[in-house]
Amino acid sequence: MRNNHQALPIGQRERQDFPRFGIGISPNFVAPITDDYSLQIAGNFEPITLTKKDLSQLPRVDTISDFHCVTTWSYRNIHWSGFRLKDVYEILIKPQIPTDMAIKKFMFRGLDKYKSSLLVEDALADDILLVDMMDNEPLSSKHGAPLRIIAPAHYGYKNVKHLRKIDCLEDVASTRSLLPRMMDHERARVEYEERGRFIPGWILRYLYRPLIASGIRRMNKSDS
Ligand SMILES: Nc1nc2c(c(=O)[nH]1)N[C@H]1C(S)=C(S)[C@@H](COP(=O)(O)O)O[C@H]1N2
Ligand SMILES: [Mo]
Repeated sequence: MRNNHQALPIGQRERQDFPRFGIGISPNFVAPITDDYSLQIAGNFEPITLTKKDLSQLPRVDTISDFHCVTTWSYRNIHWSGFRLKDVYEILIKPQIPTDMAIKKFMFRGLDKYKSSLLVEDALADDILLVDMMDNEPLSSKHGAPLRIIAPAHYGYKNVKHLRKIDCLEDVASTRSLLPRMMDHERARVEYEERGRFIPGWILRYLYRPLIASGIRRMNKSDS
């Protein structure tokens, strides 16, 4: 199911390598090497801890998808393996929270202090995964060990690495973003070029492109 032959989304250009990339919040962060992990689920309810064993009860899902950073680089055909966020929510979380509680948004938080949110209607789509493997190997520190979000229809900044905690929010407006508001679109759908707010995506394309090289350099200082 390789999709080499399909055109890339508007404004994107293919890269031949998959760089470690980020907004530079913790450029020297190295994920703890462990075969075990747990994930905290928080909200207006008793906190829930999901262990590796809890997740392993869910059906394993394998997909091949392209990855699109908002700064316009794309890397194609990555094999991800993990669990549908929808299954995590429906099977492991929902039964443990009050039935009348309407969750509208998730805030995903990384071990490196990075965070990014998705509306529930986007986050529960079939292609949104919580992955622990990439290209048949356990997730590397570079690409988000031990667990990361993969949301192929949304720009890279929604694909939170080193996932530590998910906040379940009842109010869409209740959180502050790490990025300046204009850089953090509520949905960030690649198909509609929702790169940011206020400024159209096709303009941001040209503003972001010159930042790719320095972004890669900043995030890879501790390498080699
Ligand atoms: N925890 C965490 N997740 C993150 C980031 C980060 O700095 N920390 N950067 C985001 C951005 S902007 C992009 S493009 C992708 C990059 O993923 P990669 O490093 O696997 O290429 O991760 C996203 N998720
Ligand atoms: Mo990005």
